[in-house]
Amino acid sequence: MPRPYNVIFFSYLCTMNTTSIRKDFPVLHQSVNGRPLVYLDNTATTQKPQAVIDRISDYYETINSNAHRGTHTLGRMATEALESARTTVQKFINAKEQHEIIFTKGTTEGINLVAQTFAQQFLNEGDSVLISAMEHHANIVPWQQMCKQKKANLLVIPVLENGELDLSEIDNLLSQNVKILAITHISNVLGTINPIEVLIEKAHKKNIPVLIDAAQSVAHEVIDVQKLDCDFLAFSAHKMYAPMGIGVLYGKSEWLNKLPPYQFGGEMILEVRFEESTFNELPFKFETGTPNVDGILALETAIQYMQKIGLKEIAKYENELLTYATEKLSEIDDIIFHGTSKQKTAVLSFNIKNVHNSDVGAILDQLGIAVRTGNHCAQPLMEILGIPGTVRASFAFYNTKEEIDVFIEGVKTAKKMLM
Ligand code: C6P
Repeated sequence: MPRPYNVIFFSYLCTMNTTSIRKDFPVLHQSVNGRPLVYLDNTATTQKPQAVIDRISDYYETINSNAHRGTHTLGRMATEALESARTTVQKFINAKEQHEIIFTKGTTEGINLVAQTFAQQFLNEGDSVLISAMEHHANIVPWQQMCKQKKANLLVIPVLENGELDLSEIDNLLSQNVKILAITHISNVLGTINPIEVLIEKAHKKNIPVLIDAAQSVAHEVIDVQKLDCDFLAFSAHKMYAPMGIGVLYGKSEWLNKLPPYQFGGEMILEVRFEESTFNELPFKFETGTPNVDGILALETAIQYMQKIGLKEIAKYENELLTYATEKLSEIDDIIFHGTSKQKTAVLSFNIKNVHNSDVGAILDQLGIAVRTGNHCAQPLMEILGIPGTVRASFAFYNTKEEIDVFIEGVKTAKKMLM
């Protein structure tokens, strides 16, 4: 039967030219344990296109110098390239000011920066910090430790069985002397896309600032920090096709200016005397020591690479992969899904009934299929779900339906061997 016009149109829009795209990712073209690699661990880290790899070697082959220090030609070129990359990041998330972009090591460092400086300045005994039950440890432990130090309370928005936030008590929670709401945009375990716009609006009505953990959203959703109106937003470059060891903290100028410095040393100062020091302006106040120039430039190239494909096209295609994989996995008996929210990104967490997640992962690995197993750095969530961990397959725009077929056959093999 001929397909209706709108279906053809939809599938045309969503179809990614993976044959051409995959050529850009050298790591994908290898065998693992004698089988072609099927890389489905993109939530942990994404693979890097040749353009990103080339940007790093190009930097070291041409302008390697310490940025914002030497006034010689190469030093100036490195500084200009770094600041141009900062502008690219600014535009990518639509920040109002270039100096609202702080380069960090990654999401974890960005959240620690805010937690420690915010607590020092604004958190007192009896105050509260509000997080959710689906947070990664990186958005739990920094706040928990600050709450301990300041004798403040850590409050938690619960999670429903389908992996969505339980917002039935949100007004009540926000009324409990909350000084900051720190919440993930997308869960790395459940794939749930949280209604952060609603939460930000509710928090702001009570003058509560909001930090968004965008580690899992920045490569899959269009992020517009001005539209969201979030006060802080942290992400890691390595989850968006760029290298490890570099990340971004966005903060509204008015908030960043109110916070004390995070670390002390070179570049973050204006004047140093043995008795006293004064501190630099944004963004340098929070960028202590020699910056990761090659990482920053490679991040710029990764952003340009994603923009060339189109963030909306990426989201559509990954959603198509998620729908396909979910349908195929549902056809296998004894699969328990974790995270079935209506608003979901391309993360598929599951268990096979009465089988340990790591056993499934080990068999898949033998078949050349890379998935992550375990608690995914979300132990409190695992406790709520009453499980030790999950098998997690997560997709990127270079994955194909054929790879999902291989993965599904792998799960069937694992089930046969383990049940
Ligand atoms: N999640 C995962 O396999 P870093 O390590 O700083 O780049 O990112 C930490 C982090 C923070 N928040 C969320 C929602 C995350 O998913 C992660 C990293 C990886 O799920 C590695 S544990």
